[in-house]
Amino acid sequence: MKFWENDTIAAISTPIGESGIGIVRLSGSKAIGIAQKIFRDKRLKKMNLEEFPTHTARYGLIVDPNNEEIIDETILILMKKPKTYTREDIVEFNCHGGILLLRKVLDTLINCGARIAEPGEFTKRAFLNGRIDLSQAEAVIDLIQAKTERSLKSSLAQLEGNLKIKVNNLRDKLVEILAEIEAPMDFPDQDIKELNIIEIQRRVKKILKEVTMLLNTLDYGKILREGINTVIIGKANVGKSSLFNTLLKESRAIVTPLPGTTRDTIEELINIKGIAFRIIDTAGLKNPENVIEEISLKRMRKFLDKADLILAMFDVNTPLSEEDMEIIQEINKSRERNKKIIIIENKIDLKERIERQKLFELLNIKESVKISLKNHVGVEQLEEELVNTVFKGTIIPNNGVIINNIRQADALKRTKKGLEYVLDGIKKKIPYDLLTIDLKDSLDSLGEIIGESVNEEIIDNIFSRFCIGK
Ligand SMILES: Nc1nc2c(ncn2[C@@H]2O[C@H](COP(=O)(O)OP(=O)(O)OP(=O)(O)O)[C@@H](O)[C@H]2O)c(=O)[nH]1
Ligand SMILES: [Mg+2]
Repeated sequence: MKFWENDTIAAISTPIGESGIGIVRLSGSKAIGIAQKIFRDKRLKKMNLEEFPTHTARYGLIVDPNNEEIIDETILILMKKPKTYTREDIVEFNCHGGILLLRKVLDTLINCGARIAEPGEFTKRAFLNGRIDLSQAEAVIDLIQAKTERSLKSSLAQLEGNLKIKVNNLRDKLVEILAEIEAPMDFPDQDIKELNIIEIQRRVKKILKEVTMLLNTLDYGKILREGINTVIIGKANVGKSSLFNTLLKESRAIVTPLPGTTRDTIEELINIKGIAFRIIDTAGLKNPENVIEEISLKRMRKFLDKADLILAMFDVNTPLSEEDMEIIQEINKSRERNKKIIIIENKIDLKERIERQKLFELLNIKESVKISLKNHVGVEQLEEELVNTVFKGTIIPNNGVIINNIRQADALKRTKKGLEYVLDGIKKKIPYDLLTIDLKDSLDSLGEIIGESVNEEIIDNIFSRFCIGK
């Protein structure tokens, strides 16, 4: 018997606040018994929930069993194990949405023998009971937090077990190799054919290649999950706030003909072609000698520090100014630090006064994105450029299998290292039994991704990132 078997957990599974419906969820071996204590039909008669067919809903009332006082009306949903989220018996009460009411239902369940669930405990049980693996559990968190369709799709693929299948496939291949190396050692008397080490080497190399490819998908996964920190910079009045509003498709930032309109930065999560960009509109640079402007230069640097992508704007209608020169310097410094940069020339509807050749030379570029925010010209191209720039140098997996976090990457790195040791060992002609040590290490590290060989601390850490009731 597992240690949690007698423990039945309960939580409010919908967001806290006023809403039409709120759900209180129970899971565990006593879920049905506890639910029965507080559930009545509309004539306040007790019901035998055990007799209800699984996966059905019933209308009724929730009462306090101490005094039979009605707490709420409810639709009770009964799901008997094993075909449930946790693989345990689950009962859900669909109540009215007020928080006080939901707390009262929860309290009543606790008084009847349930325990308050920890964050992520329902999903943790799904994992511990073998319904999902660790990569799928992590996908549940990503699914809840997904901000764009792309990240939603990728989390769903992981929840369906995409990564698990891939990892298991790699593990099977490693196990086969291990067996072949160990067989002659375990059964020396039997007529087992000589180990073909060249063939083993070829197969390990192939697995190593697949592991490396999988490892390279981390950046793609990060982009999908976390979005891109993007900052718009440029001298005062170039049209930064106009760009911000255009990308957001909403007039959020104040736009005026007066330089220095934006004082405080504004940040928004903007969905562009399925990718989440966390875009910051900054105060424009003007006249750096001014004390306040010196502060704004410092602030700009701070934003540049944190940015993955920089949208640097220039005004074609004005010659390059001192502020533009500051900006150019900052761009060149940022480029050295491997930041992604897009140079934008705005206001192409106006007369060209900018010294373009000089601008391109100073920035060491051959192209820029030319737009008129006033006439909405070039915006579509800019959006495409944004997405292209973000994915430049990033491996986009064609089979959709990606790794999603540092934990998975770390385990894969160790897998890779182990395989490299094996190949190195083969080259140095070390004894075969020593090869198996590194092979087994690789196998264990792979197993960590799906939770086959992880310690409790890691598991607790993962599930503590969940919200309550999931
Ligand atoms: N003609 C023309 N005017 C534009 C264009 N884009 C923006 N503007 C105008 O330029 C002025 C400044 O625009 P903002 O978006 O406020 O510029 P900003 O860079 O945010 O300015 P600060 O916040 O002061 O640094 C406004 O009057 C805009 O309407 C454009 O493409 N063409
Ligand atoms: Mg502005």
